[in-house]
Amino acid sequence: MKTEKPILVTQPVLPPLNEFIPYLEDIWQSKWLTNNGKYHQEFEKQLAEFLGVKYISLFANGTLALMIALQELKITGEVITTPYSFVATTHALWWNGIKPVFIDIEPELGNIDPEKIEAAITNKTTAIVPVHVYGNPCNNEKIQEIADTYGLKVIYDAAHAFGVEKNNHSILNYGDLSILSFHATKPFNTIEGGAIVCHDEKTKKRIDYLKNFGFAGETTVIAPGINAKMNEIQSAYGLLQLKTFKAQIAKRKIIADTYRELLKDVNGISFINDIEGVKHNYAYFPIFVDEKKYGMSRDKLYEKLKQNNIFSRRYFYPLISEFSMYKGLDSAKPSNLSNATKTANQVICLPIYPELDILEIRRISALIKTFCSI
Ligand code: T4K
Repeated sequence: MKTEKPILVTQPVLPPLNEFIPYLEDIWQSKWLTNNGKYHQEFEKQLAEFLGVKYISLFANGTLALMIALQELKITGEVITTPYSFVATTHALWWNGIKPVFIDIEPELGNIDPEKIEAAITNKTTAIVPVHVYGNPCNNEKIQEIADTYGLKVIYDAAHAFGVEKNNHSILNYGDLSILSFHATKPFNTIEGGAIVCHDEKTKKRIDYLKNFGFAGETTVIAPGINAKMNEIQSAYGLLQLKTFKAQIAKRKIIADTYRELLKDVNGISFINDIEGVKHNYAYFPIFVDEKKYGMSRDKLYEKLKQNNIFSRRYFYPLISEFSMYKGLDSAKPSNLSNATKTANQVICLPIYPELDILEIRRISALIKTFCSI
């Protein structure tokens, strides 16, 4: 039985076209397209206010933001990180010639387990790169305590964490730097895009140089930078997206609550509940399939949903440590990553996006219920 319209794991929200056109007309008229134009400047200003952070630097995407964050802090040698993320987290290390050292995750949220950090530190370790997986905050207090003890930097991959707050403070203020992704699949998108959040003006200035080839003036290059700038069209688009973000998150919350209500009694299916004191962004809705209890494997359920035109995704399977370029590392051994391996083998991210119809959520949940053997 197939529905007419495929339901994808996500669908981007675009700003109203009629509101975007005046911005485009202005850009067309001014012919200022990129390189820190007025919309870029305004977007940085409004974003910092909106997110409750001091300084933010826009990027062409989240991967380049992470690569530059590592450059800015001159990270070398080994970095402790998670295998349970999108592959870009580790690729950014690789592009900087850094050896990733994978540690296991804590099973509740899927974030790195701070208890595993100390044992992974060597005399080559310079930093920790944790990920706020699905936008759920890492245990930053514990991570910071260890970083301070051992003199390590902390760069948070906060690609999923736009707008997330804990105890009324943005979690983007954790660590030395945080990076964001504004990719089309994220709750806040500028088509492609990203940012680095930092705490002081000097750091922002250097980051801005680094994303523009290292130029600190017409004829001065202070470092081997790269081209990672966001353009004026995307910046204007981003300004409009800010206006609707809160309403979009409210819709996402309703979807997450509905799934939780409808799936709460399905044997062998579990999910992550909201955390007290955290303002979530509902970027993803992961469920975890316990094959024995549910009576069907995660992959079978994934295929069954597909046959019903529901295109969920297994974020994050396979683990990054399973990919051929990282598999040979000592820390990539499955025996070192038992929680991550288990979680990666159980996860399915169900469709969630503001325009997802309540009837579709009911249909997806009903199917998951129907397939349950008990
Ligand atoms: N760190 C973390 C923790 C990340 O999750 C990511 C990115 C990064 C770093 C790097 O940030 P960026 O450099 O990307 O800014 C997607 C995204 O491409 C990626 O940004 C994201 N994480 C990752 C989790 O998901 P795919 O390969 O799953 O994308 P794709 O093309 O299969 O799209 C997923 C679904 O979205 C499809 O079913 C169709 C729908 N879709 C997609 C696009 C692009 C649309 O409806 N419209 C669209 O324009 O990686």
